[in-house]
Amino acid sequence: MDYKHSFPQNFLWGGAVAANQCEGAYLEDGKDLNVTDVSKGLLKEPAMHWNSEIHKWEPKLDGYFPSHEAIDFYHHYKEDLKLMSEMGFKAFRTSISWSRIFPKGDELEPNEAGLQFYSDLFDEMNKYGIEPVVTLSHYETPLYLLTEYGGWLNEKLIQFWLRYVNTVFNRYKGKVKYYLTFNEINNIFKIPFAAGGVLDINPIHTEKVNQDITRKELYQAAHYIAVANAETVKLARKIDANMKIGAMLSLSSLATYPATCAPKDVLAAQQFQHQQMFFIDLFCKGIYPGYAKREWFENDWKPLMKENDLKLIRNNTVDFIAFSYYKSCVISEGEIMKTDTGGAYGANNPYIKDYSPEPWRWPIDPIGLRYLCNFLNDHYNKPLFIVENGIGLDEVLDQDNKINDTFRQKYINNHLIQLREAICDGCEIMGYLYWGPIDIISAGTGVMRKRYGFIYVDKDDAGNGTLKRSKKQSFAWYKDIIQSNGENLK
Ligand code: BGP
Repeated sequence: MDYKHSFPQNFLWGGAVAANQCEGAYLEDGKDLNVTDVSKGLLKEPAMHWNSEIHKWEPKLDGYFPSHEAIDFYHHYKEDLKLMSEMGFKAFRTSISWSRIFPKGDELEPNEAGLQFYSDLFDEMNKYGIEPVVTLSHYETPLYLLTEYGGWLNEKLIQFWLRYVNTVFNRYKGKVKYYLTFNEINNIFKIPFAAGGVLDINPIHTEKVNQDITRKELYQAAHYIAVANAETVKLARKIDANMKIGAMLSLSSLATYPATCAPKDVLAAQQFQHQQMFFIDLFCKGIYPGYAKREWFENDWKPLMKENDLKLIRNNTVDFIAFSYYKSCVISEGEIMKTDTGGAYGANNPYIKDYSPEPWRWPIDPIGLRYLCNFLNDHYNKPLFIVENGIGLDEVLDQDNKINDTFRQKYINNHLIQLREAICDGCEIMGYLYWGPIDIISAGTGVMRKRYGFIYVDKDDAGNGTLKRSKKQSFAWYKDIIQSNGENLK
């Protein structure tokens, strides 16, 4: 009998970060700007202005950009990985910042200093037996590819991407087994500049980037991204049969509940789920789903595709589904859903009593994680990897220089219990990577104050601080959970 009632022995316990939120050193060793380097938080308009003389978008780097130094992981990674290893991490997710390897994005030769940095970083992880889980693009498309080419609206991006991926796959062969292609790629429809790496280079309105971008154009970019994703899978199989490629999606909003059992509300929830499933259908089933084709038909357009594209996409699907889950949401018919980095939000859910503290106030719904895993298992039958789940709290050291973060422990504990239930339900779960095991810059708000870590970093929103690392109370707690392979959950 192969019924599983607990976390598997090879379960990948660990944590996840992204280069742009922790590394800092934003122009060091040959790196050029990427899309998040011009952001003081992804939910704000990027710092770009239209230069009408040369008819181009340009970065406008006035004032303080928290991510430019971040927690200086670039120079502190050895110290940080030592702490991760002390907690017993089996895996650690970070991203390669594309613009460290190809600073502008369209060069023919890579930047050796950038390649060496990640080589050293992965060696350091492997030294501790920590499996690197590497995101190839975590909101980090080189800015030049957007200002010069329009980013993923341009088919040329496929070739630039493949040069980058080919370089990385060959260089880190044997060091890295797990790669994720595009972080939360379904967010292209919500935050196209950062998540999709697209820019309107012939705008009519120039007050904001991408004001004139249409859904048709976003679907076109999505198609090029789908081709790039399939080519990536194909390349990985050719270079090293041991490599595993995952799709990475923001799936909080797949845990969408209808506000009532009125059929129209139930249908609204299902249609909203379809929006989240589009890229999973593309990357995992290798098909364009009917609900997307219907939208194209009703609007009398569809993305341009080359003859062999559909075959390529169908024959090169990903090995596993990696996703972030922070919260669930509720929808009723006609509801306009809003969004932030944690997922969508619509109507209030009267059954959810717990929220993360102000000012973020994200609903806490561990059962949503079990629901989501089962949903994905039922629809896609692929291994699942939770590569983001966590809670941001505004924390300060107490008089004894300690942080008692029992709220965080309870949050993780309750999500892991539901994850174990999902395993009992028959879902194949590869691992759980807590988001932000060390305090980093928050993606959505750009602040340091929204702290996720088991490790506190002395740095404030104005950029002051010694960067000293200290363990919060959850450090020992998570270590114990990992050591007991989840047996010590309450
Ligand atoms: C996801 C991103 C992460 C991360 C997380 C938490 O959308 O992939 O980069 O930061 O959200 O969001 P925030 O940092 O805004 O709290």
